[in-house]
Amino acid sequence: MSRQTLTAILPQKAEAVLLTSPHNLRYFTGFSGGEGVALLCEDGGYLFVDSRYTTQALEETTDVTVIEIHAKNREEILQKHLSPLKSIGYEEGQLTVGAFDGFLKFAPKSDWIKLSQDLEELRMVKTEEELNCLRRAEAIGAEAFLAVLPQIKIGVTENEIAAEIEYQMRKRGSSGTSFETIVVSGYKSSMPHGKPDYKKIENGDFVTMDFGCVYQGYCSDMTRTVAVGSITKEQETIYQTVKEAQVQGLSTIRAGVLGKEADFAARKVIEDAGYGAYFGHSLGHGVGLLIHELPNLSPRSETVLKPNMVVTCEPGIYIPKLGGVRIEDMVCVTEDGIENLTQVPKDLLIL
Ligand SMILES: [Mn+2]
Repeated sequence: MSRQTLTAILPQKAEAVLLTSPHNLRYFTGFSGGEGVALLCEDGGYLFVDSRYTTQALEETTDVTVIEIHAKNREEILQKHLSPLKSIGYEEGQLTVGAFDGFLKFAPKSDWIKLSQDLEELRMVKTEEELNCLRRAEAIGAEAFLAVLPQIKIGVTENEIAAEIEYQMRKRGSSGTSFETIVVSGYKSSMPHGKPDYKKIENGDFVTMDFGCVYQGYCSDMTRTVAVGSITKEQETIYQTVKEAQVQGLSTIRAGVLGKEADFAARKVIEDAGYGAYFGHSLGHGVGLLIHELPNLSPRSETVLKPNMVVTCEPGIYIPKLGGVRIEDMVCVTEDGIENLTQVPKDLLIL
């Protein structure tokens, strides 16, 4: 991945920007080692890494100077490069207070400027190279889900299903999960982010599976809910309502639409069906190097969607004690609609 440009914020907002988070290091320098300090200015900059990463950093970066640091020279090197700067942008959303203090001492008189939001905005519109990673990541999740479906039956535990999903993703090229796999069944499916445990699948359960993998640094995200055994008329109504809301949300997403407009379109379906009180979260979020990034599809989001933004569309209805349903696709925004990266059927599946 070649280095993405920082010229939208440098040098107007700061003379240089200090990066330490793995995703921003990767995005703005190409270095995927996860641990290092980058100090970037308009026309290049430095990447400080320890000896574990020197070879990798030299291989992966092109327009930054890689400097190896170790315990003895670290302070001296950071002092030398940070102290002359008048203003330094930093990731206030990523650094701990302790880590920030550790950098601040090298340039106590400089202006330290919070740039987390700006950096995240720069990552919103994906390049074709990034889109290919996201497409493949989502395809891995879809293939894994289809492979695991036959194993979902009465008596199997949530833990077993979660383990199978992760195993199937790993076998297909995933380097890990993009978040903790959610498999919740029966009454537990009313917890949108519940954790899988030893609960066994029972007759009449909804089973909600929300999971994702990481492929070449990029995250995937999808949710499907299936039913097991015989379900009630109300469960069927809940499922069809969520599905209709999800389809409405998807059909609203396109370039030029505000995040909140997509949220509204889906939410209206659920409200009109009388379940508005049971859909508490936002419709969706951006996905990229992080599982949750901009733009948000929330009731308050004023972000104008642009081509090549990648977002999720994931309405749900969650009724305490009874259960819940969520259906989530990950899509790429296009000029006149979407490219749906989640090629998995969403009709009610009763196993
Ligand atoms: Mn999601």
